[in-house]
Amino acid sequence: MSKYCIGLLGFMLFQLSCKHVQEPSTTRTNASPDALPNIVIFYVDDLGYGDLGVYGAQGVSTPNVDKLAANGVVFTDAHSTSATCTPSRYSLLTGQYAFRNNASVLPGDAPLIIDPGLETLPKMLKRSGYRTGVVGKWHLGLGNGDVDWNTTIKPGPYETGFDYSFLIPATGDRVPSVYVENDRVVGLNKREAPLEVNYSRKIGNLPDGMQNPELLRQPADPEHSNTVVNGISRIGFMTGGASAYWNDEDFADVLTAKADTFISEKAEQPFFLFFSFHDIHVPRLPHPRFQGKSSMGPRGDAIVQMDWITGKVIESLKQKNLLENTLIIFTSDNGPVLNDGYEDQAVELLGEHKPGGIYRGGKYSAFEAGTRVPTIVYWEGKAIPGVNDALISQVDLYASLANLTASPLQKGEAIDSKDLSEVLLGKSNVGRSVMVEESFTLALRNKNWKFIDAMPGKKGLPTFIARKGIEDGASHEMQLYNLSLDPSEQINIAKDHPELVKTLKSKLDSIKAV
Ligand code: NG6
Ligand code: CA
Repeated sequence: MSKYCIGLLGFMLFQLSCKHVQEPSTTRTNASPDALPNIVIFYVDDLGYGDLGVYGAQGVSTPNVDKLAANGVVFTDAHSTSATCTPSRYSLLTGQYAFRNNASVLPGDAPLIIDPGLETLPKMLKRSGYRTGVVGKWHLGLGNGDVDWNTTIKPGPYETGFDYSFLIPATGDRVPSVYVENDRVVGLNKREAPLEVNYSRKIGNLPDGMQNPELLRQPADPEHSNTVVNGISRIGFMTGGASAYWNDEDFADVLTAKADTFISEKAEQPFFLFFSFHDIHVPRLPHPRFQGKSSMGPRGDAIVQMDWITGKVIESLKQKNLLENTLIIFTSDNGPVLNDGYEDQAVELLGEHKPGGIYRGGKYSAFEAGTRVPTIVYWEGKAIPGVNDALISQVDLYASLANLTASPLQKGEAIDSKDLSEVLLGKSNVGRSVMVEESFTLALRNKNWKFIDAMPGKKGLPTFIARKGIEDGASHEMQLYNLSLDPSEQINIAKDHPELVKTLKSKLDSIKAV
């Protein structure tokens, strides 16, 4: 039993048994096609390692996710591929590290960054007969550039392999503040008020946060001070389309209803649902029934809302007798952040809560809390409940799910993805020995060594990083940490281990060169 396992147990709200796990078997699972499980990926936005009850949260409780954890595999060293959203999502869906496509946080009018010719996780599952759907935040771009929001919006999720989509197109803090269902803006009256979006200059007459701060429910930084919708200023400008604007407080109910409908259709076919939360990203505006339900203000209340949504979707599965054959993966796209553009008291009301647990950094950071995220796998009768300290990456979900659904991978497909299906099911704790972590720089995990590549001049860092005191973890010097002795990455020992640094740097370079 590892010390992470013991440490985690110490934090738990309830007893989980830390089961002994065996070495991985070399045989493939080879599920028979008629027993294919439904698959739900719950993908939370900006949820940190320490943000759930089961991972030691203070000031907020998450009973629904904790229940899933009590009956599932709880990972202590599982990672999103990147410390920000777009690259993590790119990797999850393509099985490739996002640096191969220079993927970084996208504006709301960016073109689709997944080449429609590329194989993807949903396309792979479709090859095995799955019906596929995505509900929630997309943030992978739409269209080919210069998207016209008043007509069919293509390419998008459909070309990426999703039969059904209901989207927040980019993020809650970016325009357009409208839902897109399949390839159309929902509720748009394009004749009366065509919708236009611009990320370089103000268009139309809607108020903006800079000129009309008195309209704002949450004061915002300059980057988030463009068009005001629902009393919240956003990134980017928008005009027209008023009949289609979302109400942020309704996200929980709207998205769970869409998930429920998707789950209900075509019982004869297995489904894959990518449920992509808006919570707990900014702007944090949970429904009034969740307001004040934590001691941490809107950020904590958004965690409560996220937990409710998770419970609600699981309840839908249960009611339809689908839960027993549904593989559930619950995780987050990157680590935690407090002030990410809006004054919502996330810093002031934090109390004893540690969003990144014992880990250093958070969203945007090369340190561990940037990518080490809560991860739970549940599959009744198939996944063995317990705590698992294997090193795994979300890029591995592709090959692992391919194995679990007996879908052979084609040549060149999901090149960075490793089949860790035995680990996911809690049957092995032997994960990766080597894994890339992306942030403004690249880092390499080799077992418990952590190498962070130098970033000369910190070129490319956005100005808000320094302004908000966000710990990016990048340095003009190479960094090396021994996570066995120093899990919080306090002491850079690169100078004491020049040979190891050289080896890890060349390992990273060779992965980059693939
Ligand atoms: C940043 C935004 C931040 C958030 C992030 C994307 C500024 C100052 N900050 O650029 O608020 O939107 O992008 O978050 O503009 S993510 O979770 O989708 O990666
Ligand atoms: Ca995110």
